Amino acid sequence: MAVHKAGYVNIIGNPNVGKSTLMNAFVGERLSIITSKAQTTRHRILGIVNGEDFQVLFSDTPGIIKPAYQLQESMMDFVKSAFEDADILLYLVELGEKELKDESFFNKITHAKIPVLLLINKIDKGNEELLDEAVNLWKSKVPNAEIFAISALQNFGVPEVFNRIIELLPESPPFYPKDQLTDKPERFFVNETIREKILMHYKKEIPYSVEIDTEEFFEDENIIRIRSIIMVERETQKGIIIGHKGTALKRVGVEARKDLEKFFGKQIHLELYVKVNKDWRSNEKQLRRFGYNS
Ligand code: GDP
Ligand code: K
Ligand code: MG
Repeated sequence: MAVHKAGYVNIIGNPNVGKSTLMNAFVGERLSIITSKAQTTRHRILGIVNGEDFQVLFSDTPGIIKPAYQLQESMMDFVKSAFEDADILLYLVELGEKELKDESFFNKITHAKIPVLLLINKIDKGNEELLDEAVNLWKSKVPNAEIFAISALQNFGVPEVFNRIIELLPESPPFYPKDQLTDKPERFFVNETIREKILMHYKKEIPYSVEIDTEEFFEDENIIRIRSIIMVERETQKGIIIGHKGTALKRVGVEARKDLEKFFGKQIHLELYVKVNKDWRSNEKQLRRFGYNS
């Protein structure tokens, strides 16, 4: 009988380097939301790729930042946990980037006892010279890493990284059922899809002050009925989310519904409400309720 391989392959790096894009490219599904804004990813999200004799557990993490409030501290706890259970680390940098935003995390990478693949992403944006420069820089900074040049967006170099991961993966039985794609419940993807639309359409502090709570997810034969609350920190933010005659909120609802219909492959009925939940980002109890305990 052929040996079975399985393990955790954890993706870490600065904000906006393309971690979520890369995980989705590996998994072939839009599990992690992607926008051009930092702190789009708040949780650790598992994306599972199953084969006959392997199971790769990719985990996408929030970008590394210096936390300014409790929510961000919880986000960095997710990153810490990703170091703890990794069998292989994928350290993602983008072309032109020079350093990781946190030295202690960087030390963990250079002293890792497990294989580290350093992936230079977004090479579609540069040229040969920039790439050579980047390869030389990272070779000297992270001598324990194998270096790959990729474009997660164009899926360039991604299959080669995947093949190397399979080679390096430890022998192990699978951790999850072979038909499972992620560890997150359906409601999580509803929340994230709505949050992605808010990140896309609102400015400044608004997206960072928002959390989504899906109160109802009822699946019928032909339709899924969903009711979600958009939580904000202040009354003024509530007004901004709703917008003039409700048009802003309506746009969020329409776009989220379309994405969710694709994701679940079913007709969706989506109801959105806005509620003020004062200072939820700094409230330990509220954060636990929203799943920010790693
Ligand atoms: P994360 O914050 O590290 O998870 O990064 P995201 O996956 O959210 O991507 C941040 C931005 O970079 C988005 O606008 C992506 O479309 C873009 N991006 C990701 N990968 C690539 C790439 O290979 N090439 C280019 N040009 N853009 C990319
Ligand atoms: K991002
Ligand atoms: Mg992300």
